Amino acid sequence: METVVLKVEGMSCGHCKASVEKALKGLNGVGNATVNLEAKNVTVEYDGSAVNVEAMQKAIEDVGYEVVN
Ligand SMILES: [Cu+2]
Repeated sequence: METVVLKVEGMSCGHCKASVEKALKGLNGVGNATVNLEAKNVTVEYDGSAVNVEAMQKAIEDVGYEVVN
């Protein structure tokens, strides 16, 4: 498993946290996703042979949030 931390704009409450985590966990190859609302980021544990950061960004954007680098 590899770990990446993505900065995400627009998350403000528990609902935002849940939708971002759900979107990421729905990707094949993602083992875990944990949003930190205060830090405005999400820590993702993933299998690099099954999923990449680009797919994670797209999943986050598809549910209405923006990934900033
Ligand atoms: Cu919210």
